[in-house]
Amino acid sequence: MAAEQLKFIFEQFDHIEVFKTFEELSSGHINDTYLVTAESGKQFILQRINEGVFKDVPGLIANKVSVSKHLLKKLKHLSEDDIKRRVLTFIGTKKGVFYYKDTDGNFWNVMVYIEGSITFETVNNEEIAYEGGKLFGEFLNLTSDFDARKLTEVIPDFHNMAFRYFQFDCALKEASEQRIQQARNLIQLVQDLKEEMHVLQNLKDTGKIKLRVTHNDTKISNALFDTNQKGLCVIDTDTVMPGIIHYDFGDAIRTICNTAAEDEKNLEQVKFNLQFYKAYVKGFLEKTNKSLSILEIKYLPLGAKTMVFIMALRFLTDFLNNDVYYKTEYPEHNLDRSKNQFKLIESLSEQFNEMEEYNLNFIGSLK
Ligand code: GN1
Ligand code: MG
Repeated sequence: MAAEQLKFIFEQFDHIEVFKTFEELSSGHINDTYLVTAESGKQFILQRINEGVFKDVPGLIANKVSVSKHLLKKLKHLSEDDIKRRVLTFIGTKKGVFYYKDTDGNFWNVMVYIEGSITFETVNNEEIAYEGGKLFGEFLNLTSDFDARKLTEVIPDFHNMAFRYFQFDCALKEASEQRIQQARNLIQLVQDLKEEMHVLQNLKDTGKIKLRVTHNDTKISNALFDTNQKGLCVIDTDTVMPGIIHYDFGDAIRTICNTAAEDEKNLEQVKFNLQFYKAYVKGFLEKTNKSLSILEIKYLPLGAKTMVFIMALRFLTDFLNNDVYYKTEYPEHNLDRSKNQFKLIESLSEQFNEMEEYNLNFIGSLK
């Protein structure tokens, strides 16, 4: 994207800054994200929302802005400086809305960049896992009294297992013989795990596990830390929707406990780190356990397995569909991501009993 265009878009928002430079941040798979530095030295995040994926961008922006407003109210006991580092601040346009639609029909939004913040693509110490647990747990806590009916369901059936299997079956029918051959082993694993991967869906559908406001994209790179590696702020609230706690717990575990990046090709490096799991559970339950049912805590390990699986399935489906959803850097990128996630499931499954035992002990300690 040319600097001139970004400058023009940045100028549509209501601030007194002058665009100086920009840098593309490329860790997301869906939106285009730029870090803009103004003449004053202040920095902003300028983001183009992918309207192919998000069909109701104004609804999505309204979700994000109202969640931030809610968090602001809940944290008003903090100092102004602290609040700015704990909650995302969105900038409105000169027309008074929180998005700008350009002449090509693209939607843009601007946030204040949180100074001195860092992110992790992978985790290399227990402390980060523990801090991540506290941060995502706190997000669920602070949004627990947010009226979920006010949220637009930005991607219907986002974590619905039956729907994801349906998409997979459709992709399989249309896929090229070559891609089916390349993915043969993974396709078999999808069939083998079908029953187990519907357990949480059934508990949700029958109301045994309650619906909450959930973030739905709690990978560790969506958590900001300060330079002392203490949790600061949860970012990327694009997918905030009603859901079960297991989604957010599981997606964080998926990225925190993987000893390698989500697209690491050398599967020897992909292992499930049980110590990080325990550290995350500790932080997460410290923040959430008072509001969780025993059933919710009991099923957290299955939540982790299910969320790794759903990503394995979605990457595989996109590979079979010739890569129409996620950004990819090479033809087998989605296949490699899926292989990586299946390897993580294998390693997690070997330690599943210990994960369950840890959670059951925790329930025991509550009595
Ligand atoms: C996508 O674009 P990004 O990185 O925020 C995806 C998530 C996946 C994630 C995998 C709307 O998120 O569901 O977990 O990639 N977001 C959407 O890294 O599909
Ligand atoms: Mg996201």
